[in-house]
Amino acid sequence: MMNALESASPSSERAHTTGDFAREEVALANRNSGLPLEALRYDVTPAGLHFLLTHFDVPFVTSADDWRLEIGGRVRNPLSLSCAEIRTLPEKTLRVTLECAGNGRVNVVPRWQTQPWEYGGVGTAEWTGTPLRHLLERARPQADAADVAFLGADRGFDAGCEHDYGRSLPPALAMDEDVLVAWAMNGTPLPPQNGFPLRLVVPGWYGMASVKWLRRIEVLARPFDGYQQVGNYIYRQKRDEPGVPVSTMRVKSLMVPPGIPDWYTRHRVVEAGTVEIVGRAWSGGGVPVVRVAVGVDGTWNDAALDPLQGAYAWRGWRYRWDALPGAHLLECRATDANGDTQPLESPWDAVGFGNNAVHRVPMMVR
Ligand SMILES: Nc1nc2c(c(=O)[nH]1)N[C@H]1C(S)=C(S)[C@@H](COP(=O)(O)O)O[C@H]1N2
Ligand SMILES: [Mo]
Repeated sequence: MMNALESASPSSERAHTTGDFAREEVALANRNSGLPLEALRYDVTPAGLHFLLTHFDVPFVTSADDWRLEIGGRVRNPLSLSCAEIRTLPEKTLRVTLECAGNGRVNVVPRWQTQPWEYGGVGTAEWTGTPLRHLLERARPQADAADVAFLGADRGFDAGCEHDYGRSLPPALAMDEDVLVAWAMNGTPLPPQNGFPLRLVVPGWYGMASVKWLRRIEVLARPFDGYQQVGNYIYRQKRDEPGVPVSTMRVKSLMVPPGIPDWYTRHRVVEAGTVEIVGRAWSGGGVPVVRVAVGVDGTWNDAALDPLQGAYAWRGWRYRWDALPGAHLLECRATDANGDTQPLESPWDAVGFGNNAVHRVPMMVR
């Protein structure tokens, strides 16, 4: 099996590169769509405009009726629950911005060949489900519980390693009231591509923690060692160092590119005069954004902030730009309540994780 896989895919021999995108990168970009930046205008992203990141295949699930969520491992009371049983538990709806940890990686040069996100790997949805803790309390983890693993129904290879997509959370975080086992997105059943019929939602964390098509929860007496936990989603300067696990989202902002685009280059043109620039800013771990600055040709001024939308959703901002004819560079830069600010240049990471550099939009004003 490994030989067939290796001949079909360069996945274990990929290298850093610059310049043209490989056919495999373009194919991944077509499968895993990004948020069109004009859709930053919505407080809650309409489901079809929410970004997608699916490592393997979208499981074919046509009805929630036969789905079971198994909870096992180091628990006193193993459970096998239907979606209907889960829906009898206390329900909670949270507005949550999810961003893929790889969002922005095309600006990390040289780039690692994988899903080539530019800016769009982010979206905000209203997720309805039951706090995970209600399930864990019924399963009753044993005293030696050290980690809680979440396994999806999708399976495939990465770097020659075959696995179900899976991630884990430390038990204390798994018991947080805001970690949801969700069955609805924006008030309707989850779309297939976003995890139908059940997914985990871990607010404040990069998207990889929010396991879609959730089928099994395994309480472990040792740290989970699945590929997506220990082989991927690690900040590393070099591919072969231990590194630091990716967890909560870094502070970031994006703007709706003003004016109108050219179809192929996406270069933008706007009429001279007052232009209202709008965008969104967010951070991770429930930390609010407290400032957004807008740069025009290197001169920075504060944007006005919209009210917060709860602890986990992006915050709107707006800025009135007195646009003078000619070429100009627009930038936006957010700061959160911890005092963390977006860097001016893309931070290096071997596979481009956590790139929260300022967003730059070159403009032509006529
Ligand atoms: N089962 C499963 N869950 C998954 C993934 C996956 O490939 N399989 N991708 C993860 C990643 S990397 C991200 S960024 C989010 C994306 O969620 P979305 O596609 O609903 O936007 O799902 C996460 N959950
Ligand atoms: Mo992701």
